[in-house]
Amino acid sequence: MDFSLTLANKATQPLSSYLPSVQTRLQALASAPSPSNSPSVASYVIRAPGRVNLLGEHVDYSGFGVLPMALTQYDVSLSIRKVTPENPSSPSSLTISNLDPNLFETRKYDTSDPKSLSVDLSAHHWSHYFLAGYLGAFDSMPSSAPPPPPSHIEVIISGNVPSGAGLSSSSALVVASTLATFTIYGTDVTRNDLALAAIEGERYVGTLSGGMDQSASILSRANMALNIEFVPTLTSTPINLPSGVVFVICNCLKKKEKAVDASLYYNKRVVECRLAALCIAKHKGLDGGDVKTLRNVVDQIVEKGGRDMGEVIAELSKHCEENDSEEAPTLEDISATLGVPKGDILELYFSDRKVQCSAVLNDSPSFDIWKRSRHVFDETLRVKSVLSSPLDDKAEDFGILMNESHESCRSLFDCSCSELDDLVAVCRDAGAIGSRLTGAGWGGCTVSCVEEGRKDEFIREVTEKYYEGKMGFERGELPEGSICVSLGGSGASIVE
Ligand code: NG1
Ligand code: MG
Repeated sequence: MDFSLTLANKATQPLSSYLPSVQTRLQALASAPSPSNSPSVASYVIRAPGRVNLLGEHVDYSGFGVLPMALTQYDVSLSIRKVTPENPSSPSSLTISNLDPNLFETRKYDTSDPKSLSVDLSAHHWSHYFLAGYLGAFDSMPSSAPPPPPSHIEVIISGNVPSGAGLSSSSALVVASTLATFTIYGTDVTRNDLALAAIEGERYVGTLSGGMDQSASILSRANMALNIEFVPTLTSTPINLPSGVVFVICNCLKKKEKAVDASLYYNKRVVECRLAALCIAKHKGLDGGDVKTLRNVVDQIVEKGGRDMGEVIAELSKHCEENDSEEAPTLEDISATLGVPKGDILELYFSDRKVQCSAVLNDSPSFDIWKRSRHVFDETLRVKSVLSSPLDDKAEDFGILMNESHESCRSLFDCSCSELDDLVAVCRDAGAIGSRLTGAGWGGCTVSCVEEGRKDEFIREVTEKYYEGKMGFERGELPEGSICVSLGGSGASIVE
């Protein structure tokens, strides 16, 4: 399969290939009038799916592989068009609206110099996610390319990925925007390079994201899970799903927006994992100068001793367990371990991410580095065990790994919450072969592996016990998108 997105070779998808509900939204976007009443029609309609992660949680930013799949029914889609303004000398502009104008207000940006656009992190606005993709695309366009012609671009967005639910609504928007920008400027790009541009782009909104979500939204193949690896370069391999089962996604309905309070949750974990890598490197007498991730530590040990990677990871997990006997270290403790003044840590080890990391370093009373890194190592071994033998008739084994993953997210990574724990318990009671939180956690969704023939019964029982029983909803009145069954969907596309 040609997996580049060249417009010339029509790497597009016919409208009929999408689910009927998705088709309706795509058609609405295609026929939506220009926000400035320009007579132009939409040049392109683009769709980027949300994703569910099946295994490998909070390991991407430590450099380890993950196992998500794109969703067939949840996406962020958009239409993009070039318009001719009434006043031809008006500065180039980018207008971002939502298909439902009551949902989000329209924003217009001056794009005379696209490189001078920036995202104001102190004033969070939904259009920033579009800007992030737009900037990511520009950053990765070859510098030899001619500057884009002055133009007026209008974008209309429509998404149905539940936000703050761990299904990557933000990345789906960033991916749609990155692809739209390349497309409208006629710049050719492969799917891999598109993913790299979207990953870099999303950093403009201030999270220290790892790369799983953008890659899953772009590189996934229909009816498959996707193993994404980030080291030494971004690669993706479709993996067969276990046969005879479906994956059911249930929203615990506690919202967790990752960009809000990032320094207490997501970004804190990113910092903890890097501090863990530095401390382990020190303990093991490695060259700390080259260490940014736990993966760097593993790679150095593997290289030095010609060792097996799985063996090294298992050994490091043990090392973390042994060190985890005392209270979580403070920044003072860590600076003593590293032999570096506390005040130098930011500059020395976080210079690539100062803005986001300084708040975490300054405001956190302690850093649970041993628990966090033990989770990352154990979770990585779980992903590796799936990759070492085909999943086809191993739903039971996969279910066990999913359950272990949830337990590790809960107790070691501390990224669950009581709602997610309750829901996971209800899902298992209702017959799930395995059930776990998915995505960043602290709220959002669970994913459960369920025998295909028991799917309806499972949904009925979860509805009764969790949504009606625990959450108090009336029969038939669940919020939209509380439960969905997803097959693996294909990656972002330009609608034909
Ligand atoms: P969500 O669930 O979209 O907040 C986040 C990160 C991923 C990954 C997971 C945890 C972004 C865009 N996404 O996902 O890279 O680290 O958490 O496995 O930051
Ligand atoms: Mg997200």
